[in-house]
Amino acid sequence: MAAKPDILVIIPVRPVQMKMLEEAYTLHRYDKAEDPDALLAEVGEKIRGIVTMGISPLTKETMAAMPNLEIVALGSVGYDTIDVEACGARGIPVTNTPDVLTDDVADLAMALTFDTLRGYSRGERYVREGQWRDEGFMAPTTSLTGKTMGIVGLGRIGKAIARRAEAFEMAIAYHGRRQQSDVPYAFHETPAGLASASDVLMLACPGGDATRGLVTRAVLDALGPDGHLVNISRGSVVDEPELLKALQENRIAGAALDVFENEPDIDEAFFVLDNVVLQPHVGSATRETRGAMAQLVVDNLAAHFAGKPLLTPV
Ligand code: 8YV
Repeated sequence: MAAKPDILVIIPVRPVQMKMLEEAYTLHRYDKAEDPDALLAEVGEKIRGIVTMGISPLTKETMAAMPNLEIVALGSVGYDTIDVEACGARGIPVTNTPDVLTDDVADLAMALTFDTLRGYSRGERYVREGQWRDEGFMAPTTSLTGKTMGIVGLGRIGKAIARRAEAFEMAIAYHGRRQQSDVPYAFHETPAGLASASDVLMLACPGGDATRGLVTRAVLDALGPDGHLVNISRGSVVDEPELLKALQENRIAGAALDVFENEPDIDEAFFVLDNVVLQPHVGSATRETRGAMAQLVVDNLAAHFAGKPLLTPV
């Protein structure tokens, strides 16, 4: 019997799929190693595949320790922290998990939109902390109906958010690398232009260098004191110190964030603000979707080692 291929696990997938991986491969648990560098030095030579996610850096230098690396299978749709170019130069395919998470991420985007406009999390605190009893009704919030959602990044997830927002009678506008001829939504050439036309600025673009710091102070000021920012993309898309200032100074009305610059050790200045909704990066975090994402990791690796076409190459 041929030896099982050696796989380095940097970030594991769901337990059911980890069992499948354990049966088919020899797994080396970088994630659990006391000294990950020592592990890599010890087993790097024989590693043929990596399992990780596009939220943790995978550099050219790290991969140089794996001269026989053949494939990188990501349990995420995002790959902004992976040196895909270096992989390409070495002929190493990278796979990700598109489509299967689109609906859950778009659902969270709408939930966050509701929360920042209607103040559900604030209302929850208001009840639990006895303010309703002591101070009476909470101040009125803002309705979604008739408002404009400006979406940065009208890809698969952006379009799924747009469809949902339309069902709530919001108008849709967008900004992206290019105008799309087959969508009925207003296109804006610049993020600031989109922000000034929007009540809700929704970030649904990929992370990485192309979008780093795209939401600047000027974009936040274009969104203005009645505008809300929602981010289900990557923390890197926003100039976070400027966002904090805008929230502290009420230069925007509110923000709802699933992603941050330094996860999970996020800037604690967010904790004391009442005009921000915070979530622990849970866009795709349902059992159903995480299972489907994990299965894609298993299936892409199986396809690769069987010499078959990959299911979801980047
Ligand atoms: C995951 C994501 O939550 O797929 C992505 O790119 O950001 C999310 O689906 C993330 O990979 C952390 O598990």
